[in-house]
Amino acid sequence: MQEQLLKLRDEALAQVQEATDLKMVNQVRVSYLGKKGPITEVLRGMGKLSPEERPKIGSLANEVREAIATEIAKKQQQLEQEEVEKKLSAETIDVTLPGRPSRMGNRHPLTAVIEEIEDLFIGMGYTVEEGPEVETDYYNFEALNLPKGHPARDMQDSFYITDEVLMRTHTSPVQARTLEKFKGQGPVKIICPGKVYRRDDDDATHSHQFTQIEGLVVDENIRMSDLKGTLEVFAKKMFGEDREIRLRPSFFPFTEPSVEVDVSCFSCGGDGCNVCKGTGWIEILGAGMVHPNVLEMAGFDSKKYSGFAFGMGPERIAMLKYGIDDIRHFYTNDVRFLNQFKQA
Ligand code: 2U9
Repeated sequence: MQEQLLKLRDEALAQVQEATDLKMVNQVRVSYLGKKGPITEVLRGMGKLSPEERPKIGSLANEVREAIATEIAKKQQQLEQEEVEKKLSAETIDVTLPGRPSRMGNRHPLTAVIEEIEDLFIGMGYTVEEGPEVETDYYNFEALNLPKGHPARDMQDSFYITDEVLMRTHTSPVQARTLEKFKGQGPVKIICPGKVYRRDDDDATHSHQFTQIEGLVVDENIRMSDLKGTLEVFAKKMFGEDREIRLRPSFFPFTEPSVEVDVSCFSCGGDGCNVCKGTGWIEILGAGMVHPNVLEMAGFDSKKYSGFAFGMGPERIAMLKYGIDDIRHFYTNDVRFLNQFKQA
């Protein structure tokens, strides 16, 4: 019986040493120290021993149990410690590593240009007005001296929703609506930024949806010189203090006289290059003195009041300013394009 107990002890201790996880150690505990274990089995044979043998085997059995229990406890503690260390090393943070830079977003280049233009005119005392993108035929055309039958109303140029409702083709209707609100009393100094829609096939310089910023000043004694002075300040702020502007005769139904406005080329200073197509000048916007019919339809006495107006496409301004060759870059949200415009 003594040999059996010692053999069982050696077996159990060997299995405890070989155990690689707590489950295996617990398995040894249940197998050797449990009520149905082999040690209990050996002790059941104690009755056959002589009175002198019994106490010796009993004490050996207890020693064997304790030896196995001690090894199991040590092994459990060792495995638990290893588990803690494994967890700690897995979760170790190397505080000496450089931080991960958080990617900062940037303002969209078109938004940046629109806000730059807005800030410039707000600084000159203008207020920003907005209006509906789904517009009535009246405010989009008739109120702007574009009577029914005018070619600009043709279906192929505009997105009509009904015969009387369409997607606005410019932000001029916002100016007409705002003028009405002044009930014939000046001064009016507003700019109207916003999206506009035209039935155009998209290409590098045309988009069915684009933005416009129009400006309008109506008061007593507003002259062409006021318009020219205002646009000169705009051109110098947007394209550099050395820029000059020139006004070329043009036609818009809502202004008379009407002009196309060029800025001296900021790339070659006016000598002629590929940016200005060799002319030394780049067209940036249209403008003119508000047509009397438009003032009258908006409730202003055209004998007492006069005004000037201008209109520009911020996409065109941004393309000139940043050398962008395709208007569609503004709408396709390609981060390779957008990431080039990081603001300071
Ligand atoms: C009212 C009175 C007058 C707005 C004007 C232009 C000239 C003009 C185009 C330039 C390029 C639009 O973005 S673009 O395609 N606009 O040239 N717009 S004067 O005149 C108005 C508007 C409203 C009541």
